[in-house]
Amino acid sequence: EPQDLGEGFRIVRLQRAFAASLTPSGQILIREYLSGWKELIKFMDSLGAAFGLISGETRTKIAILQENQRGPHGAHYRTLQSMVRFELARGLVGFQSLPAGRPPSGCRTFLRLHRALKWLELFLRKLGTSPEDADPSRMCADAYQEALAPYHSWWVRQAAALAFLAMPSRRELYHILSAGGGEEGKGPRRLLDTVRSIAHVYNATQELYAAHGMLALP
Ligand code: 1PW
Repeated sequence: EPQDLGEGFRIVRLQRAFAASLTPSGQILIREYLSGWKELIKFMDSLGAAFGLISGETRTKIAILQENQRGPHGAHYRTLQSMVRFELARGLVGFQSLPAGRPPSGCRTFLRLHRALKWLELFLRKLGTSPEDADPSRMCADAYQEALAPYHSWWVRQAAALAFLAMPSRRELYHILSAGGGEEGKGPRRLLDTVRSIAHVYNATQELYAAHGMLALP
């Protein structure tokens, strides 16, 4: 949203975007989902330069989906359900490796964000439920091991490990997570609300992808 440009990260915006991305009837709205990711990029950018690779890669994935939304078939890229239906019907999903030169499908691109969202869910849950003296860098690495490392190459895993070492202190993290005024002291509760919103949209996506055998798109 234009009015969000230049503003710092606010967890309440992250929570609202992911909450809004899942409709009462279970539709997943791609625009709202991506606006949650854009807010998350602001968070990553505030973690320092070491997270540049991670946020850059995320930007690339968002851009691919937005190009689809702005393209000639944009109407099909409004919800996850309609995107899946459209790409399945047109043979665009890419269940096997796509021929060189063919653009990555919306389904395989979204799947990358979907897997990464699990990382965020686990990390924020750990952050919101762990004891005072727990090390965020360790929690971030543990969440990564659990949710994302199995899908990444050795090189990407090394780069990710380096970024986690540069993770700010718990105090600083809570400061970032409670930015925006009126949030001080509400940190853990807001965190866990956010975790809940993320988990809902994650689970709905997971079900849809599982139903279509799309959890392992190359
Ligand atoms: C502080 C917590 C932040 C959690 C946000 C999670 C963002 C995850 C992005 C990880 C990116 C690592 C570097 C790139 C890896 C790509 O190879 C990989 N992309 C993702 C998003 O996992 C797979 O995409 P590809 O190579 O199959 O196009």
